[in-house]
Amino acid sequence: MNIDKDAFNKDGYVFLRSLFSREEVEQVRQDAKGVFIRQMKDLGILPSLTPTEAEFETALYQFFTADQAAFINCGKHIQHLVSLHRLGVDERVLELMKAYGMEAPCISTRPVLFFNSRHLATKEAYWKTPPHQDWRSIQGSLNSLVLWMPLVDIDKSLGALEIVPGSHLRGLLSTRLDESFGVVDDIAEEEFVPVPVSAGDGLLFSTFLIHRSGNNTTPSIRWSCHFRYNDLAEESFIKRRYPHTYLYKPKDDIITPGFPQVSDLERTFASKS
Ligand SMILES: O=C(O)CCC(=O)C(=O)O
Repeated sequence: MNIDKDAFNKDGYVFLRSLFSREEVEQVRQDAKGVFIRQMKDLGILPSLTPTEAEFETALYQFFTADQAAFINCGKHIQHLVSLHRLGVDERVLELMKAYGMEAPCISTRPVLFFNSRHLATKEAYWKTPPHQDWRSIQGSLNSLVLWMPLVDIDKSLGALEIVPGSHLRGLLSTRLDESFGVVDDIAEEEFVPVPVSAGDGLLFSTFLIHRSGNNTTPSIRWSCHFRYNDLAEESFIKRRYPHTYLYKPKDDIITPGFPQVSDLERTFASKS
């Protein structure tokens, strides 16, 4: 692994060619597709569990309009895929965190899996994030890091991530959260630099680096995953008593009234000879 800490300190990011193999990241995408596919098959939107990519995308747009609640549930479940979580704790990633200055890397927020398309979102922030700094939402260690990884090749037309090199040194410019993003106003258009990437590449950046989604002008889905880490050994984080901003809690209500019946459990736990 080629480590360039000077470039990182100056620019606030480093580009990592082929951090993972294409196959490794494609597995995550296939697992995510599988979540939607099972539901779409059950709902009769897809005739089989093995659609082509084009059939999958067409069906997904149909699913989004046909049953938005189920679609959102799938969107939530893909955030919990074992393959996704595995990427974030892979030895290569932990080595990277240490190489870029973390003494005791710790997961800051759960991984995020994006599948961006304007046709799969009810508002713009759900497919195109505004200029923001991640530190505003996590408020972790000063050296906290984001690892952003594409699961497909992403060029400018598919909405390559846009960053403002060196902006980590401007300090915390974000004063408010909008849809959980610590938005930053008044950055000139010409400051944003798109970063085209291939599946398996990584972009490692400071949580103070200003970035935003590019504009996906294609009919295709832009798949990416993002991981955030704090350093438990960083002095200011220790002194601030390890604040943690995220909430994670269950809904109060019973989602499926009358379910389960004892018979459902008897069937589930019946011995099969
Ligand atoms: O993938 C993107 O377009 C932006 C994601 C992002 O900025 C984030 O998750 O904080």
